Amino acid sequence: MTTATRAATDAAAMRRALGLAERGPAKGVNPRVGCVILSPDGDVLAEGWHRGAGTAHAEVDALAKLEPGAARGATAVVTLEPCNHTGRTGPCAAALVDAGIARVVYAVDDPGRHSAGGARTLRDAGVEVEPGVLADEVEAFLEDWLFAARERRPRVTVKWASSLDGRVAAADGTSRWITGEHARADVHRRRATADAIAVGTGTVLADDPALTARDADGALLDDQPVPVVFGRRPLPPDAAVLRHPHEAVTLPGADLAADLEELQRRGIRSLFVEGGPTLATAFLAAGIVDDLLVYLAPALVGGPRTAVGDLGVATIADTLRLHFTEVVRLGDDLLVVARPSHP
Ligand code: AOF
Ligand code: ZN
Repeated sequence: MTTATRAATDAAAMRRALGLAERGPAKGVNPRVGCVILSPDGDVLAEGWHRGAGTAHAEVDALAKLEPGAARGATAVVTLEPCNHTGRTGPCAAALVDAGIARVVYAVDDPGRHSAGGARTLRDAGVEVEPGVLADEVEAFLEDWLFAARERRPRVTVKWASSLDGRVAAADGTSRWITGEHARADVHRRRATADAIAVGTGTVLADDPALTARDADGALLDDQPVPVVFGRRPLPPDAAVLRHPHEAVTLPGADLAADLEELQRRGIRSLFVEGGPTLATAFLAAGIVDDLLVYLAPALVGGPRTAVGDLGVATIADTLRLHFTEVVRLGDDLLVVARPSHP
């Protein structure tokens, strides 16, 4: 095979491997991974994919479909760097070596703390390794999983709905509803795309939120994020969140970085922080906010009940700088999306 033919064969097989990966579950602890085994002539010998934590990895799934010895001299094309660790399953790098695979083509390095290093093991065993094939496509496909694995925390979106002057409640504590139905529908759509929704215990006690994603008629959407409650105060036994289709996860909230690492270990890749101001302030002060979704109503409330509390900004030069990434009109309201500007 010429170099150009081989590159085209590799790319085509990687596209196929990506298609196989898509058959796996989109949520959970493990990434979606696909694998194609090619003969030295570039014919497809076997295909495999990963079906979720606890089941065979894509490479092992593909190898298992071949007669013993049939993979000798073959090329394995995998969307993710083959793992190097014994977790719920054995290391794929060793399985590929044992099967006599001569060449491994993969797209993206495995950022897993324990699982990384497969490429090196393969090279050390004399296997030819080619990383980076279709890397951009696989990066995009695995975006949330890779983010969580690299940062060891879910991607965090903090949301609030406020008056134009940034107030989230009136003097008597009432807050429903500051924004209109279009804004609320938008919140539910975005909730459904997150793996988990978080509130503080204060919000559970004050608002008793269900933390479900619902359509305009109040019916539950198919995808329900896991409810997460931060704080040490006990939840009332009749709290609506305790009737959520998923069991609520409770975390102390004193060390958000540790709590978020725990969520990442449980397979939560994206977290939607819904309230209240104490929790939003804690996330902002800790510097763990990736996106800020602010629903702004054309109304003024005045007074002290602001969306964000003390951030320790003593002088204007110390303000937390953001940049706007999106502005959307939703009925009478605005949605403004902002992202912290990291220096
Ligand atoms: C691969 N092929 O198909 C997948 C990989 O607990 P385990 O044993 O299932 O290991 C999970 C880790 O293995 C996961 O966090 C990720 O780093 C890697 N996933 N690796 O070689 C696969 N699904
Ligand atoms: Zn593996």
